[in-house]
Amino acid sequence: MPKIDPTTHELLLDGLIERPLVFTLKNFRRFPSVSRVYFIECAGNSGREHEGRPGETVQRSHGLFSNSEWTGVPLKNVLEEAGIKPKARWIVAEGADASRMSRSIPLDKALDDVLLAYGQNGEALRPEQGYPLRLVVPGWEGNINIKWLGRIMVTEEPFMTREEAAIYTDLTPDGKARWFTFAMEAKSVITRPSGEHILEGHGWYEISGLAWSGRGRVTRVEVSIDGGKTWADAHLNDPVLPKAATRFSMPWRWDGSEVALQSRCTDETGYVQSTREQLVSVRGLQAGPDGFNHYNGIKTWFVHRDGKVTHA
Ligand SMILES: Nc1nc2c(c(=O)[nH]1)N[C@H]1C(S)=C(S)[C@@H](COP(=O)(O)O)O[C@H]1N2
Ligand SMILES: [Mo]
Repeated sequence: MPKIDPTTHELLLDGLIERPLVFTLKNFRRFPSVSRVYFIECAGNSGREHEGRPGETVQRSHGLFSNSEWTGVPLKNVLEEAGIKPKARWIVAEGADASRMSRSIPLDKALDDVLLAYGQNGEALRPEQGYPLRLVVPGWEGNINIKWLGRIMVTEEPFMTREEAAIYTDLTPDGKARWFTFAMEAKSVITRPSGEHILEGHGWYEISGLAWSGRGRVTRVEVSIDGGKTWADAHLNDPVLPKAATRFSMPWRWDGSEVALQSRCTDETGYVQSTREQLVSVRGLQAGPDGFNHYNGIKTWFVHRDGKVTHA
Protein backbone atom coordinates (compact mmCIF):
# COMPACT_ATOMS: atom_id res chain seq x y z
CA MET A 1 0.00 0.00 0.00
CA PRO A 2 1.43 3.42 -0.89
CA LYS A 3 2.14 5.82 1.97
CA ILE A 4 0.30 8.99 1.00
CA ASP A 5 0.35 12.32 2.84
CA PRO A 6 -3.16 13.77 2.35
CA THR A 7 -1.92 17.32 2.93
CA THR A 8 0.37 17.16 -0.10
CA HIS A 9 -1.34 14.52 -2.28
CA GLU A 10 -2.54 15.98 -5.55
CA LEU A 11 -4.93 14.94 -8.28
CA LEU A 12 -3.64 16.08 -11.66
CA LEU A 13 -6.14 16.55 -14.46
CA ASP A 14 -4.53 16.95 -17.89
CA GLY A 15 -4.58 15.88 -21.55
CA LEU A 16 -7.31 17.04 -23.93
CA ILE A 17 -8.79 19.71 -21.67
CA GLU A 18 -8.85 23.50 -21.87
CA ARG A 19 -7.37 24.17 -18.43
CA PRO A 20 -5.13 21.56 -16.73
CA LEU A 21 -6.10 21.46 -13.06
CA VAL A 22 -4.32 20.30 -9.92
CA PHE A 23 -6.46 19.51 -6.91
CA THR A 24 -5.37 19.11 -3.34
CA LEU A 25 -7.80 17.18 -1.17
CA LYS A 26 -8.75 20.39 0.63
CA ASN A 27 -9.81 22.37 -2.43
CA PHE A 28 -11.32 19.26 -4.01
CA ARG A 29 -13.74 18.86 -1.10
CA ARG A 30 -15.24 22.25 -1.90
CA PHE A 31 -17.09 20.72 -4.87
CA PRO A 32 -20.68 19.69 -4.06
CA SER A 33 -20.67 16.00 -3.09
CA VAL A 34 -23.10 13.11 -3.54
CA SER A 35 -23.47 9.78 -1.71
CA ARG A 36 -24.46 6.64 -3.65
CA VAL A 37 -24.56 2.91 -2.95
CA TYR A 38 -22.64 0.73 -5.43
CA PHE A 39 -21.06 -2.72 -5.47
CA ILE A 40 -17.45 -3.32 -6.43
CA GLU A 41 -16.72 -6.78 -7.83
CA CYS A 42 -13.37 -8.08 -9.04
CA ALA A 43 -13.59 -9.44 -12.61
CA GLY A 44 -12.12 -12.67 -11.22
CA ASN A 45 -14.91 -13.14 -8.67
CA SER A 46 -16.40 -16.66 -8.95
CA GLY A 47 -13.86 -17.54 -11.69
CA ARG A 48 -13.19 -20.84 -9.93
CA GLU A 49 -16.77 -21.83 -10.77
CA HIS A 50 -15.97 -21.39 -14.47
CA GLU A 51 -12.86 -23.50 -14.06
CA GLY A 52 -14.94 -26.26 -12.41
CA ARG A 53 -13.08 -25.99 -9.11
CA PRO A 54 -15.71 -24.22 -6.99
CA GLY A 55 -14.93 -22.74 -3.57
CA GLU A 56 -16.10 -24.58 -0.46
CA THR A 57 -17.76 -21.50 1.07
CA VAL A 58 -19.48 -18.43 -0.32
CA GLN A 59 -16.47 -16.38 0.78
CA ARG A 60 -14.20 -18.55 -1.37
CA SER A 61 -16.56 -18.73 -4.33
CA HIS A 62 -18.00 -15.19 -4.44
CA GLY A 63 -16.00 -13.19 -1.85
CA LEU A 64 -14.25 -10.71 -4.18
CA PHE A 65 -17.28 -8.47 -3.85
CA SER A 66 -18.43 -5.61 -1.63
CA ASN A 67 -21.23 -3.08 -1.42
CA SER A 68 -20.76 0.39 0.08
CA GLU A 69 -22.09 3.89 0.23
CA TRP A 70 -19.54 6.07 -1.57
CA THR A 71 -19.26 9.81 -1.04
CA GLY A 72 -17.49 12.07 -3.49
CA VAL A 73 -17.70 14.39 -6.46
CA PRO A 74 -19.15 13.35 -9.84
CA LEU A 75 -16.24 13.20 -12.29
CA LYS A 76 -18.50 14.96 -14.81
CA ASN A 77 -18.49 18.17 -12.74
CA VAL A 78 -14.71 18.20 -12.49
CA LEU A 79 -14.21 17.48 -16.22
CA GLU A 80 -16.66 20.21 -17.16
CA GLU A 81 -14.82 22.62 -14.88
CA ALA A 82 -11.63 21.78 -16.79
CA GLY A 83 -13.31 22.03 -20.23
CA ILE A 84 -13.17 18.95 -22.49
CA LYS A 85 -11.64 19.41 -25.97
CA PRO A 86 -13.76 18.15 -28.93
CA LYS A 87 -11.31 15.36 -29.89
CA ALA A 88 -11.54 13.73 -26.45
CA ARG A 89 -13.04 10.19 -26.37
CA TRP A 90 -11.39 8.46 -23.37
CA ILE A 91 -9.88 9.16 -19.99
CA VAL A 92 -6.97 7.34 -18.40
CA ALA A 93 -7.01 7.08 -14.60
CA GLU A 94 -3.72 6.44 -12.80
CA GLY A 95 -3.08 5.30 -9.23
CA ALA A 96 -0.28 6.67 -7.06
CA ASP A 97 0.80 3.14 -6.06
CA ALA A 98 4.24 1.83 -7.05
CA SER A 99 2.87 0.18 -10.22
CA ARG A 100 0.96 3.37 -11.20
CA MET A 101 -1.97 1.12 -11.95
CA SER A 102 -3.84 2.66 -14.87
CA ARG A 103 -7.04 2.04 -16.76
CA SER A 104 -8.74 3.64 -19.77
CA ILE A 105 -12.44 4.53 -19.56
CA PRO A 106 -14.66 5.78 -22.41
CA LEU A 107 -15.58 9.45 -21.97
CA ASP A 108 -19.33 8.62 -22.11
CA LYS A 109 -19.01 6.59 -18.92
CA ALA A 110 -16.77 9.21 -17.29
CA LEU A 111 -19.54 11.78 -17.91
CA ASP A 112 -22.28 9.41 -16.72
CA ASP A 113 -22.04 8.10 -13.14
CA VAL A 114 -18.33 7.90 -12.24
CA LEU A 115 -17.40 9.34 -8.82
CA LEU A 116 -14.19 10.72 -7.37
CA ALA A 117 -14.79 9.23 -3.93
CA TYR A 118 -13.20 10.25 -0.65
CA GLY A 119 -15.76 8.68 1.69
CA GLN A 120 -16.93 5.09 2.18
CA ASN A 121 -19.78 4.16 4.51
CA GLY A 122 -19.76 7.55 6.24
CA GLU A 123 -16.07 7.73 7.05
CA ALA A 124 -12.92 8.69 5.15
CA LEU A 125 -11.72 6.03 2.71
CA ARG A 126 -9.45 3.57 4.49
CA PRO A 127 -5.86 3.23 3.25
CA GLU A 128 -6.57 -0.25 1.81
CA GLN A 129 -9.51 1.13 -0.17
CA GLY A 130 -7.59 4.00 -1.75
CA TYR A 131 -7.24 6.87 0.74
CA PRO A 132 -7.39 9.74 0.09
CA LEU A 133 -9.16 9.46 -3.29
CA ARG A 134 -10.57 6.62 -5.38
CA LEU A 135 -12.29 6.41 -8.72
CA VAL A 136 -15.64 4.61 -8.37
CA VAL A 137 -16.91 3.34 -11.73
CA PRO A 138 -20.40 1.96 -10.98
CA GLY A 139 -21.16 -1.54 -12.26
CA TRP A 140 -17.80 -1.99 -14.01
CA GLU A 141 -15.13 -4.56 -13.17
CA GLY A 142 -13.32 -4.01 -9.85
CA ASN A 143 -9.92 -3.32 -11.36
CA ILE A 144 -11.07 -0.09 -13.00
CA ASN A 145 -11.99 1.43 -9.61
CA ILE A 146 -8.52 2.99 -9.23
CA LYS A 147 -7.37 3.51 -5.64
CA TRP A 148 -4.93 6.23 -4.50
CA LEU A 149 -5.96 8.21 -7.57
CA GLY A 150 -3.23 10.65 -8.66
CA ARG A 151 -3.95 11.55 -12.27
CA ILE A 152 -6.70 11.68 -14.85
CA MET A 153 -5.64 12.27 -18.43
CA VAL A 154 -8.21 12.99 -21.14
CA THR A 155 -7.24 11.25 -24.39
CA GLU A 156 -8.37 10.35 -27.89
CA GLU A 157 -7.64 6.63 -27.57
CA PRO A 158 -7.41 4.02 -24.83
CA PHE A 159 -3.87 3.47 -23.50
CA MET A 160 -3.97 -0.37 -23.72
CA THR A 161 -2.46 -0.71 -20.26
CA ARG A 162 -1.32 -4.10 -18.94
CA GLU A 163 -4.54 -4.65 -16.99
CA GLU A 164 -6.80 -3.97 -19.98
CA ALA A 165 -4.70 -5.52 -22.76
CA ALA A 166 -3.75 -8.72 -20.94
CA ILE A 167 -4.95 -9.35 -17.40
CA TYR A 168 -8.69 -8.61 -17.36
CA THR A 169 -9.46 -10.08 -20.78
CA ASP A 170 -11.40 -13.22 -21.67
CA LEU A 171 -9.90 -15.93 -23.84
CA THR A 172 -12.45 -17.50 -26.23
CA PRO A 173 -12.30 -20.93 -27.95
CA ASP A 174 -10.93 -19.47 -31.23
CA GLY A 175 -7.86 -18.25 -29.29
CA LYS A 176 -8.86 -14.58 -29.48
CA ALA A 177 -9.18 -12.52 -26.33
CA ARG A 178 -12.09 -10.23 -25.56
CA TRP A 179 -10.97 -6.76 -24.51
CA PHE A 180 -12.85 -4.16 -22.48
CA THR A 181 -15.50 -6.31 -20.84
CA PHE A 182 -16.36 -3.42 -18.58
CA ALA A 183 -19.80 -4.13 -17.10
CA MET A 184 -20.22 -6.94 -14.60
CA GLU A 185 -23.26 -8.88 -15.81
CA ALA A 186 -26.16 -9.94 -13.58
CA LYS A 187 -25.17 -12.46 -10.93
CA SER A 188 -26.62 -13.90 -7.74
CA VAL A 189 -25.57 -16.30 -5.03
CA ILE A 190 -27.35 -17.90 -2.08
CA THR A 191 -25.50 -16.97 1.10
CA ARG A 192 -27.77 -18.89 3.48
CA PRO A 193 -27.69 -21.80 3.55
CA SER A 194 -24.30 -22.09 1.82
CA GLY A 195 -21.11 -24.16 1.90
CA GLU A 196 -20.07 -25.48 5.34
CA HIS A 197 -23.39 -24.51 6.99
CA ILE A 198 -25.20 -27.34 8.78
CA LEU A 199 -29.01 -27.49 8.89
CA GLU A 200 -30.11 -28.60 12.35
CA GLY A 201 -33.12 -30.77 11.53
CA HIS A 202 -36.08 -30.58 9.16
CA GLY A 203 -38.50 -27.68 9.04
CA TRP A 204 -38.62 -24.04 8.05
CA TYR A 205 -35.59 -22.06 6.92
CA GLU A 206 -35.17 -18.79 5.13
CA ILE A 207 -33.13 -19.04 1.96
CA SER A 208 -31.39 -15.72 1.37
CA GLY A 209 -28.67 -14.31 -0.79
CA LEU A 210 -27.36 -11.41 -2.85
CA ALA A 211 -28.03 -10.39 -6.44
CA TRP A 212 -26.59 -7.55 -8.50
CA SER A 213 -26.10 -6.27 -12.03
CA GLY A 214 -23.56 -3.87 -13.45
CA ARG A 215 -26.21 -2.71 -15.93
CA GLY A 216 -28.79 -1.40 -13.49
CA ARG A 217 -31.43 -2.72 -11.11
CA VAL A 218 -32.18 -6.34 -10.29
CA THR A 219 -35.81 -6.93 -11.27
CA ARG A 220 -36.26 -10.60 -10.35
CA VAL A 221 -34.53 -13.41 -8.49
CA GLU A 222 -35.80 -16.97 -8.76
CA VAL A 223 -34.80 -19.83 -6.49
CA SER A 224 -34.73 -23.53 -7.33
CA ILE A 225 -34.47 -26.37 -4.83
CA ASP A 226 -34.23 -29.10 -7.50
CA GLY A 227 -31.10 -28.06 -9.35
CA GLY A 228 -32.87 -25.79 -11.85
CA LYS A 229 -35.82 -27.98 -12.94
CA THR A 230 -38.42 -25.71 -11.32
CA TRP A 231 -38.16 -22.11 -10.10
CA ALA A 232 -40.08 -19.85 -7.70
CA ASP A 233 -39.83 -16.09 -7.26
CA ALA A 234 -37.89 -14.86 -4.25
CA HIS A 235 -38.76 -11.65 -2.41
CA LEU A 236 -36.48 -8.67 -3.19
CA ASN A 237 -35.69 -6.78 0.02
CA ASP A 238 -35.75 -2.97 -0.16
CA PRO A 239 -34.01 -0.88 -1.22
CA VAL A 240 -33.42 -2.18 -4.76
CA LEU A 241 -30.81 0.25 -6.10
CA PRO A 242 -29.10 0.26 -9.52
CA LYS A 243 -25.60 -1.30 -9.63
CA ALA A 244 -25.88 -2.23 -5.96
CA ALA A 245 -26.27 -5.49 -4.05
CA THR A 246 -29.91 -6.52 -3.57
CA ARG A 247 -30.82 -9.02 -0.87
CA PHE A 248 -33.39 -11.67 -1.75
CA SER A 249 -35.15 -14.16 0.48
CA MET A 250 -37.59 -17.03 0.35
CA PRO A 251 -39.13 -19.21 3.05
CA TRP A 252 -38.39 -22.91 2.54
CA ARG A 253 -39.41 -26.07 4.34
CA TRP A 254 -36.69 -28.69 4.29
CA ASP A 255 -38.11 -32.23 4.29
CA GLY A 256 -34.75 -33.91 4.86
CA SER A 257 -34.11 -34.98 1.26
CA GLU A 258 -31.09 -34.18 -0.90
CA VAL A 259 -31.53 -30.72 -2.35
CA ALA A 260 -29.65 -28.66 -4.98
CA LEU A 261 -30.20 -24.97 -4.23
CA GLN A 262 -29.78 -22.38 -6.98
CA SER A 263 -30.63 -18.74 -7.60
CA ARG A 264 -31.11 -16.98 -10.93
CA CYS A 265 -31.12 -13.22 -11.38
CA THR A 266 -32.79 -11.01 -14.02
CA ASP A 267 -31.89 -7.34 -14.43
CA GLU A 268 -33.76 -4.35 -15.84
CA THR A 269 -32.31 -4.88 -19.33
CA GLY A 270 -34.10 -8.27 -19.38
CA TYR A 271 -30.81 -10.19 -19.13
CA VAL A 272 -31.16 -13.51 -17.29
CA GLN A 273 -28.20 -15.14 -15.47
CA SER A 274 -27.17 -18.31 -17.37
CA THR A 275 -26.01 -21.73 -16.30
CA ARG A 276 -22.34 -22.71 -16.26
CA GLU A 277 -22.99 -25.07 -19.21
CA GLN A 278 -24.39 -22.24 -21.34
CA LEU A 279 -21.43 -19.98 -20.53
CA VAL A 280 -18.83 -22.68 -21.12
CA SER A 281 -20.42 -23.54 -24.49
CA VAL A 282 -19.75 -19.97 -25.66
CA ARG A 283 -16.55 -19.14 -23.86
CA GLY A 284 -14.79 -22.47 -23.58
CA LEU A 285 -12.48 -23.53 -20.79
CA GLN A 286 -9.20 -21.74 -21.52
CA ALA A 287 -7.99 -19.54 -18.69
CA GLY A 288 -6.50 -16.14 -19.55
CA PRO A 289 -3.15 -14.92 -18.18
CA ASP A 290 -4.76 -14.22 -14.81
CA GLY A 291 -7.28 -17.09 -14.66
CA PHE A 292 -10.97 -16.81 -15.49
CA ASN A 293 -12.68 -13.42 -15.55
CA HIS A 294 -16.25 -12.15 -15.89
CA TYR A 295 -17.89 -15.47 -15.00
CA ASN A 296 -21.48 -15.04 -13.81
CA GLY A 297 -23.04 -18.49 -13.94
CA ILE A 298 -25.74 -19.89 -11.68
CA LYS A 299 -24.30 -21.25 -8.42
CA THR A 300 -25.39 -24.55 -6.83
CA TRP A 301 -25.21 -25.53 -3.13
CA PHE A 302 -26.03 -29.11 -2.17
CA VAL A 303 -27.91 -29.90 1.04
CA HIS A 304 -27.23 -33.50 2.09
CA ARG A 305 -29.47 -35.77 4.19
CA ASP A 306 -27.37 -35.14 7.29
CA GLY A 307 -27.92 -31.36 6.94
CA LYS A 308 -24.42 -30.57 5.69
CA VAL A 309 -24.24 -27.97 2.92
CA THR A 310 -21.42 -28.35 0.40
CA HIS A 311 -20.27 -27.03 -2.96
CA ALA A 312 -20.14 -30.44 -4.63
N1 LIG B 1 -4.28 1.85 -7.63
C1 LIG B 1 -4.83 0.61 -7.58
N2 LIG B 1 -6.18 0.49 -7.64
C2 LIG B 1 -6.76 -0.73 -7.60
C3 LIG B 1 -5.98 -1.91 -7.50
C4 LIG B 1 -4.56 -1.76 -7.45
O1 LIG B 1 -3.79 -2.74 -7.35
N3 LIG B 1 -4.01 -0.49 -7.49
N4 LIG B 1 -6.63 -3.15 -7.51
C5 LIG B 1 -7.93 -3.17 -8.24
C6 LIG B 1 -8.64 -4.43 -8.21
S1 LIG B 1 -7.99 -5.68 -9.16
C7 LIG B 1 -9.85 -4.57 -7.58
S2 LIG B 1 -10.77 -5.98 -7.75
C8 LIG B 1 -10.40 -3.51 -6.68
C9 LIG B 1 -10.68 -4.08 -5.29
O2 LIG B 1 -11.27 -3.11 -4.47
P1 LIG B 1 -11.52 -3.39 -2.92
O3 LIG B 1 -10.19 -3.67 -2.27
O4 LIG B 1 -12.17 -2.15 -2.39
O5 LIG B 1 -12.43 -4.59 -2.85
O6 LIG B 1 -9.52 -2.40 -6.60
C10 LIG B 1 -8.86 -2.04 -7.80
N5 LIG B 1 -8.13 -0.81 -7.65
MO1 LIG C 1 -9.44 -7.49 -9.12
